Amino acid sequence: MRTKSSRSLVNPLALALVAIPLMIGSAWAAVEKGHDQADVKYQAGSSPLGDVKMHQNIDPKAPKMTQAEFETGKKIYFERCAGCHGVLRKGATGKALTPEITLDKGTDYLKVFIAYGSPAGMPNWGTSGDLNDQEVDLMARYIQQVPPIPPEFSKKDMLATWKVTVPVDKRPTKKMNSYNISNIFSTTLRDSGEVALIDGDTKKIINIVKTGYAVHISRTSASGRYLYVIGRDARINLIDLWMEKPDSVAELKTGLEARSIETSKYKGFEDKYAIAGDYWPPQFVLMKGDTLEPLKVVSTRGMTVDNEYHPEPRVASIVASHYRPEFVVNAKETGKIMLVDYQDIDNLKITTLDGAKFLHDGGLDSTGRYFLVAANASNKIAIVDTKTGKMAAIVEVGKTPHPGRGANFTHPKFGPVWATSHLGDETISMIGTDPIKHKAEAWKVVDTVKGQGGGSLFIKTHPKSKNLWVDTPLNPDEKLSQSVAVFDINGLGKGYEVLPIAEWANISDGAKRIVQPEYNKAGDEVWFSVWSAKDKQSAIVVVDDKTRKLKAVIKDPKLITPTGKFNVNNTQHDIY
Ligand code: DHE
Repeated sequence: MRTKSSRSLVNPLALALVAIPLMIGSAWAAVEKGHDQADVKYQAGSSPLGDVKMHQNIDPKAPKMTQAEFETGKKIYFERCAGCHGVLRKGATGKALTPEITLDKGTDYLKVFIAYGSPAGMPNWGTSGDLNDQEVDLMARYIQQVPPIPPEFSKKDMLATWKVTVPVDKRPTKKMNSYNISNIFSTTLRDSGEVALIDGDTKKIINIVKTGYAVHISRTSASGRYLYVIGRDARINLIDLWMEKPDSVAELKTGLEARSIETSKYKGFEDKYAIAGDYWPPQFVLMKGDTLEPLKVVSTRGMTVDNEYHPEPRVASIVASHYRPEFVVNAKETGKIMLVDYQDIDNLKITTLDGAKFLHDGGLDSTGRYFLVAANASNKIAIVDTKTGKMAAIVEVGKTPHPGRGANFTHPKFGPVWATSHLGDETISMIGTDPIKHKAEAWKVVDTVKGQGGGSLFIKTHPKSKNLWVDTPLNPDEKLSQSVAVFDINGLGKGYEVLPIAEWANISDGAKRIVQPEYNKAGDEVWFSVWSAKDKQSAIVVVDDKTRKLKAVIKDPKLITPTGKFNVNNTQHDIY
């Protein structure tokens, strides 16, 4: 049972010294706090490393811990803390928690921080009820121990997990089904570790494919035939959409934890290679596109853009260039952007650009030439010119940008722009992306509008639409997290309309967070996930883009925790 932390566990003097200033700090930051806490808890999302075997080193200076306590501490640490403080506790978006720092602070001091949080962004794990007294005490002792190190994962380890369930010569030579495969939505069923392949035309589920743990994203091959799906446990499934019933044909684990997958799109290399980006070990892996055979593993350990060593730069977003045979690979902690030339994998050429620290998600501009990626904790967007292989600019935006792949449209006054919403504030920043006809506006924030609130994760439009959709699933106010804002691109200054998507889903209870607008192939429907917990009903709501009216609700007991949806055509052609 979870209980609220009581002060009895904490030395009263330490509490007075630490908690009072924190509370005063918290009071002035009360309005911001809701956003920040949602933001931090989101970044601190569960890591599968908690279940991985690691050695417990005993430091006589550290408080005593039994092996069972250490295991519990490790599990909680990887579920709640590693996302911000790093696997090795050397710091990422959160502070370093290595023993020379934590031993000096001592158990009582650390308990207060864990229980009450801090205005700098540490969540109040104790007073929020997320951790009980015993767990707070355990975690205060755990972070004084020597950090356990998860194992490495080499090509040999990968090969041991590699399965080609349907060999290439046993696969269809033409499409064997009557589905309009380019309008299929590969839908993440996060907590069941599956994707639902939903027919965009009939809105019926074609197949549910078992994938990795807490499955994360899907990407489409250049030809539109294959889907690549990656789980947080770094398990990749390759799905062949030509089969009578589209299903997985190959599987590979590239590490112990991952988030990103992409496939080669340059002319002459269509469907040839795939690449996965790992969080742990910090590395990326090049594979054969049609079998997932691992070919090359490249570590990202090294210097940050500030020339400091970082031991675990996690690989965040990866995008395939249309202008060169290259993948654009973003290392989060170092802020380095690697252009990986896949023409000669044995003699791999990598151009490394200095972006900005904390690179996360991003997408291409409307021409496909420029890649815009959020350096989220730096409040910046780094822009790569994939044609010249150089940085185009680094632009300051609002607090904690989170674009997904962003939204491209023609601003009535400033020409082509790419837009992002933010986790940390209610603004939507529009950056000019046309350095030829709109030179003065290029790589500047040319317009900013206010949306419903912070806690936004995804923004979307379509070349055929005049609507700009902005979700707010992590806003602490249910009214905002359960609805979506839609702007008229030709009247951005006029404000937005709010659509009550969760209400339209007509589901009795649950968090019903509205997440990730995604267009169908024709660009006349927008799909939203109504995301509730694993044991509650969820749904997908389809809205008519022109009328902004409800068009369909997809409900099925098998639709467990739907989050991301990836329309085959739009993902294949980078339309967003
Ligand atoms: Fe994601 C994209 C990492 C939590 C849904 N997410 C990405 C990308 C990265 C990333 C690096 C870009 C991949 C690319 O383009 O190659 N996500 C992380 C995290 O580290 C984080 C913050 C915490 C975690 O523990 O994983 C995290 N992500 C979430 C969620 O909780 C979301 C909302 C629900 C879910 O399914 O897990 C979520 N992330 C998504 C989605 C995309 C994504 C839907 C792809 C958006 C797109 O339109 O391309």
